Amino acid sequence: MPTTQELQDITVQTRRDIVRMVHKVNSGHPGGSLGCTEFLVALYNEVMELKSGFDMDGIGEDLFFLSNGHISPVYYSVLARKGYFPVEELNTFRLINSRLQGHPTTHEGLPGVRIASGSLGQGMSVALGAAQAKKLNKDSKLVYTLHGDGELQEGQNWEAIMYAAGKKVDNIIATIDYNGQQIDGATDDVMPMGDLKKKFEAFGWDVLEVVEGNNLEAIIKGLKEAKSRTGKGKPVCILLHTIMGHGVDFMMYTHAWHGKAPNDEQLETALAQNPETLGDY
Ligand SMILES: Cc1ncc(C[n+]2csc(CCOP(=O)(O)OP(=O)(O)O)c2C)c(N)n1
Ligand SMILES: [Mg+2]
Repeated sequence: MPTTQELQDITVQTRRDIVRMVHKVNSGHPGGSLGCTEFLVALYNEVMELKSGFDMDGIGEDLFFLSNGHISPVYYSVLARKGYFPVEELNTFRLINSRLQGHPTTHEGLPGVRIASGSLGQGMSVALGAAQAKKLNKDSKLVYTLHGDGELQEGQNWEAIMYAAGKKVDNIIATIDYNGQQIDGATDDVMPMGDLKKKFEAFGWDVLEVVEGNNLEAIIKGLKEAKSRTGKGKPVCILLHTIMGHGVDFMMYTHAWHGKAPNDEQLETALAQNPETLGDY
């Protein structure tokens, strides 16, 4: 298991990777990526039980499905830093014929990626299929997912959320990036969703909240608690309260950086706030 300092170092390096990737091609989604950095670092480096190497079936290991595919920068960085593919390949983010498309795809065969995502609302349905396949295969490992809060406005989610409880898919832990922001503003302004905890519970899920969604220790504690609640007949949901743009002060608490790249000067400021730890790609 990595030490707290090692996890912190990966987190800061991942933030650097994110802002450098989107700056280089002047496109991509830094806000949600930065907000979910601690979560994905903790999940991949501390919580998930993973085999070495990569295969699409993932039998005998935990699986992760990214449903809010626009936050690909953080996903690619965490996968690369975990050793799924060379970190130098982060240089190819969003380039023609790259394996690192703006939204993840399977066609390019990037190790670590098992579904295409970016068309919002689909990840839960896919993950439930994988979770049920694990049960059929007598595979006791778990399925983890991540979804945006704005993404929950897509109706397909609620069909899947209903199905999960109805079919007692209790080997899935779905985390919601509860940052209160989406592409055009606050979720409450665009399409208020009410009390998400009560909604998931009404649909038959076991729900826990992580209030400090950008605190590694709090996230790990929440994920371990969630894990202890699996196998009890209900799907498990974590409402992860994150800060969009976390770790780069001028990007925090606003949707403004949902899908916008920093200019040269802004990049320098962002990097100065996140000094190199593991070495830039
Ligand atoms: C089906 C679909 N509709 C619209 C979009 C455009 N879109 C991309 S991200 C986004 C906002 C999603 O909000 P949220 O899930 O909260 O992500 P965050 O802004 O917090 O990163 C939208 C509407 C899309 N990718 N897919
Ligand atoms: Mg959001």
